[in-house]
Amino acid sequence: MTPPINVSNLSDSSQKKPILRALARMSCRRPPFWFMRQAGRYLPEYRQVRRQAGSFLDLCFSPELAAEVTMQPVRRFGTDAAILFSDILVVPHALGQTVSFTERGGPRLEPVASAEAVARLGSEDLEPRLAPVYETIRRVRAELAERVALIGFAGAPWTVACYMVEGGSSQDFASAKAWAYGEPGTFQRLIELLVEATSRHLLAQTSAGAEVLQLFDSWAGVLAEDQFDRWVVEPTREIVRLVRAARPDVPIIGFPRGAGPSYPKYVARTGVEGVGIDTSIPLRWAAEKLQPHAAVQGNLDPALLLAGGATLGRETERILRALSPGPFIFNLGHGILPETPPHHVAALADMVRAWQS
Ligand code: 1CP
Repeated sequence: MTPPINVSNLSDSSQKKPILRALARMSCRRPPFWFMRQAGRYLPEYRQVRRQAGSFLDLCFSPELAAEVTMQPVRRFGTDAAILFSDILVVPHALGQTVSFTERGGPRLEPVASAEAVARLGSEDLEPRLAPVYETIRRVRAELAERVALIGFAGAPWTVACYMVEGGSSQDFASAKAWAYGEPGTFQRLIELLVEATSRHLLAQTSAGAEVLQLFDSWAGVLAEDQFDRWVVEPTREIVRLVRAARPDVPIIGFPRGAGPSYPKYVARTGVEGVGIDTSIPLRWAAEKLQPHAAVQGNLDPALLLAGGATLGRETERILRALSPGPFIFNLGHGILPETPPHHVAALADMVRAWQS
């Protein structure tokens, strides 16, 4: 396993950022927090910029507007991190696949369903095609307060492949799974292309100013164990290796949603500094099995944030009590739901800020 980040290597400016401290296993006065999908449709100011932008991809590729929506939740809630406003599907777009988003926000792709279709994709122009994303990062970095960290991200190869093969969202991603089972050799070519493209995209984000990287593996939980090892653990391990070789100072958070009992193996084999846990993971188990090896991030149910009220307070406290003694970043177990009232998010931010263990 790769050694963890050397705490004494944190620069003076990095030491002021609670998220970087947590990922380096240094003490924090209270757990730092941010929220997955903190920018988005539940915010009226987002909806306004979204209308102005035209299509969703136009918004992702407009540095001025993307920087603005990245900053909106940071200003409103005082989160400890900004997450780049972009999407995991900009990578297949940059590889030459046709990608669009429907009016309701769902992705649509021209499915890649054969070895020949994979061969038609290419990463030659990846960085120039994604240049507006890196410009967004430069703009956000220039605006951020010194305590706030900037998170860059990408989808992990398995999850991105799911959308590429299926052509959109799905309950079970059966076509991607069937290809992976039926013709692992050709599916491997798609995964290898994604490992290479994703590593380069992440490194370009760090060059532009991203200080933490998160790999979203939203559909890790649909795979049987041996398939999980091959299509989730191995590609992630390779990306961590490639990124760390060039930027050993940038911590990586892996989020293999739905990995269940495979979480400890994922942490041990990939070497991530942080691990995002979904809502199903028992807190005490996470404290015992994961926190000794990685900072844990999570895992409030987004539906509780939708509900608000006393239960939200109780469950938030339960999570803080269980996980704040270890290296911990408070977050949700998955993204904020579009119907969530922003004042519930503000109340949650206040609770975490006021927490004293
Ligand atoms: O604040 C932020 O987090 C915004 C940046 C962001 C991120 C990190 C967006 C904007 N998307 C993502 C990641 C992402 N995109 C994931 C991984 C996290 C997760 O599991 O939610 C996934 C699976 C996608 C793919 C995608 N793009 C979906 C999900 C489809 C499905 O299967 O459910 C959707 C709806 C999109 C479009 C999208 N991306 C982001 C936003 C705000 C939207 C909504 C589109 C709109 O506003 O019109």
